[in-house]
Amino acid sequence: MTSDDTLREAPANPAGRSSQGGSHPAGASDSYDPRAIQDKWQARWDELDPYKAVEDDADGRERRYALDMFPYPSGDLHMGHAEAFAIGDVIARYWFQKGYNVLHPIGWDSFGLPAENAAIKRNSHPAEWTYTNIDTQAASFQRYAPSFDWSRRLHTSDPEYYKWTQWLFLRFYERGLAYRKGGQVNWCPNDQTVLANEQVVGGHCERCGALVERRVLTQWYFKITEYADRLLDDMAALEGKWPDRVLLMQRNWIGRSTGADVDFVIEGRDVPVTVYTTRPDTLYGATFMVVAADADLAEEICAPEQRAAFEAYRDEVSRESEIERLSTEREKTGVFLGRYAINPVNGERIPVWASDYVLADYGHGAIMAVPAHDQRDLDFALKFGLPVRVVVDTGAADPATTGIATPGDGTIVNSGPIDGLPKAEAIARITEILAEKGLGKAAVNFRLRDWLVSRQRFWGCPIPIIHCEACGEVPVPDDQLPVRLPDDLRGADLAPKGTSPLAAATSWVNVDCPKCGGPARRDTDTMDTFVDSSWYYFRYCSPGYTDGPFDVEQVRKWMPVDQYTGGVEHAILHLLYSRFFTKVLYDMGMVDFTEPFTRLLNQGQVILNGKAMSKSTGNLVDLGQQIAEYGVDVVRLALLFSGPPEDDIDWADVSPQGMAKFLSRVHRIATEVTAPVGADPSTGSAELRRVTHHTIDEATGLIEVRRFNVAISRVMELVNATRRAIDSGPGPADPAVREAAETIAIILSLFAPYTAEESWELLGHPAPVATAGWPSADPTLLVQESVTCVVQIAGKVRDRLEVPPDITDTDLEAQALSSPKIQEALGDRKIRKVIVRAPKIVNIVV
Ligand code: ANZ
Ligand code: ZN
Repeated sequence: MTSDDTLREAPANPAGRSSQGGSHPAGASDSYDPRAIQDKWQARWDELDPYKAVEDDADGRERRYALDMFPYPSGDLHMGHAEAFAIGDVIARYWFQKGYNVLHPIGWDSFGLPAENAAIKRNSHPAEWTYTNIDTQAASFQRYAPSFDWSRRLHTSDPEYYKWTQWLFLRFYERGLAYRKGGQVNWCPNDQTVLANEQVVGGHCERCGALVERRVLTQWYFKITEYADRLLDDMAALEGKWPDRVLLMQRNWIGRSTGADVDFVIEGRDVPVTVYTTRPDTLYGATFMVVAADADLAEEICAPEQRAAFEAYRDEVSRESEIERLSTEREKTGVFLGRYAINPVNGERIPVWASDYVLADYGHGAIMAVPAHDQRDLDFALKFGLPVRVVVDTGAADPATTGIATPGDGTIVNSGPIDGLPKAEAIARITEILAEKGLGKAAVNFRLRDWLVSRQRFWGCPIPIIHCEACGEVPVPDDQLPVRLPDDLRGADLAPKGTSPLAAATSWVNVDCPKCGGPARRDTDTMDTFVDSSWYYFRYCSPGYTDGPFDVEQVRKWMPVDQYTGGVEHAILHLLYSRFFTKVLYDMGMVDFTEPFTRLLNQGQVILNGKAMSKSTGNLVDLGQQIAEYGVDVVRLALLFSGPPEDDIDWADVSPQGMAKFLSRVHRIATEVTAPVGADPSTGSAELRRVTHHTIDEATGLIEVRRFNVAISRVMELVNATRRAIDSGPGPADPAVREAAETIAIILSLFAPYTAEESWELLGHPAPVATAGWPSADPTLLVQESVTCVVQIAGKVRDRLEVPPDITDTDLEAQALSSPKIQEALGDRKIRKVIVRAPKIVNIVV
């Protein structure tokens, strides 16, 4: 697809081109040739390098930080990148035009599995695939021309970067926020690695789709749960600035639940068992207890005669995923443990069962079952013939007969001291009673789990810990960082074996213990790549910094990020982890804010014919091909014009041809303007000036609220008005036409930078248009200049007057009566009365 006619721009210039061409600067062409314009300006911009963020305080401009979610280097850029980066670029370019000192960096999230899988397939090193792809993407970016400060480019797989990822790990470790524990983990049998809970979608590996298994393994975790409250509470500051659905997803993921811990004595066991309940008001309705089948407690308290049945059941459960276990659709399963608990408030003896619907790692791994008011408990009770007792009268029919539990509000019954209370009061009262008697207390639980960060794969940041038989876990001393990946492993060496491929690099693994000097081994796991991406935006503030992960002073000046743009697929993981990192850095005294991203924008998806684009189904639009066919500006403009940035874009509905036509009209106007640079617009057409300034005013407001599509349509209207002014109005020599053309170039520089730059040059200005300065609307041109007033004599319209909208009745009457047409129509008839309704009507009664 590189034949020459596909490269030609769509519409050739219509006939009737202006004859001003000869006077234009050398290199600027009269005909609109997007490819030539692109090549020309890409080279010039490389020289001009206009998007550098300035660190020096002598630069007094206010700072702004525009951040795009950095790409993963899988192949070339695609339509999704094109959209996201076009949106982020509008914001950055707007800030450049507004005169801010803008930080708009780019880098690559360059560790990760695909590189490793490619290396295995090609018998090469993951770095080869990774850096080749980065080069390809960087070249495509250069052509796509986002306003990046290229000097800040970083790659998370560079030792200069991951040295600091390791440094941060060690600081987390010192604070007790990085720790190792054994336990059940998610295991992807295909990728041969553990997965974070967040990477398991519907029981399947988020990456390869394989059914995830549970394994017991010792792994590294970050203690994000210690920050659960703050992660939740600090969201208040993001309200209205982050998309609501992202905040909701984060809230649900953190999942704060409030209730009470209640202690139940188990017959024959000294220590009571604590259960967590959100409904302590239903305590009198607890008719049995359920322990998670895979909890140690179940194993411990199981009576001898039930042991065989229990063990068989437990083995069955160990093969189930958490999703399956929590499903309300599945028939309930379980075994009686042969033991009884005593309800602390009424002394009742209730049987203890084991089941899979109770999770071992939530609350205390055991529950009091209240079948009348909890559907899961009711299903279980009905299946195993356990009693159902109503303790909240909700007005609904008896759950035991309907099979429908009644979880709603109502009046407490059959519950001694709390009888007659409504639900909320009963919860408060029974919690007080339990606390007084030392039988329980108010409690909070979170759905959030600690973040499992170790991976048994090669292409990631090595965990900077050494295991010594004598000393145990020993952190690699800071002055020995980075722990570099060994470079002698490649191809088949990297094939998944269930343990990290790093273990095979014996000369790398075997080291002296930094503490005792004895023989020791490096930790062979690498970190989840989400660790790398949790702090890259700090590094951008001082990318070459060698005394720490970032220069604290620079971060203080640039951050928090003013606008973050990226996909909603990162609504939970990346954003939650980044928020967590920021809070830890705050606690370390390294940053003075607790939220990294002040504003967040999630762009929609680019789809085709109503379906997600996909290589395997061939439902695909190739970005490179679109650019080859129409040019960068058309692709950008088409993406931005198709709707609000949050909406999905169906490329089948987009008209690149229409955009190309529009841009050639813009270009043509610039070739036709003959008013000299600096001509005073106030001497030009007031009508066109009003359109120009209305456009400035409205486009500014629309860009502020991210309605780029509407802003573009305002520019289109201005282009039409300018065209009319040239063709059938005051003509190309009118200074107002120049003003309009310059306004078009500047506003358009946000959306179609190449055409804007070429127009700017045609208009006689030096590049770059990107920092020409945002125009401001003249308020006097925004007021509606005149309205039409009808003047009637004896009910017949005799004249129409153009008058100021705020004209007084007296002035209007005088103006109407002095109108020659009215005087003529009046003749010598006598005026009896003049009725004035300023500014619209004057009625003369004769
Ligand atoms: C008695 C009760 C009565 C409950 C009632 C609910 C309704 P959230 O909101 O998710 O925190 N529960 C406690 N620990 C559990 C575990 N490890 N696995 C599964 N379920 C567990 O839910 C808390 C409720 O879920 C608790 O309140 C408990 O059941 C159950 F009418 O206790 B409830
Ligand atoms: Zn040692």
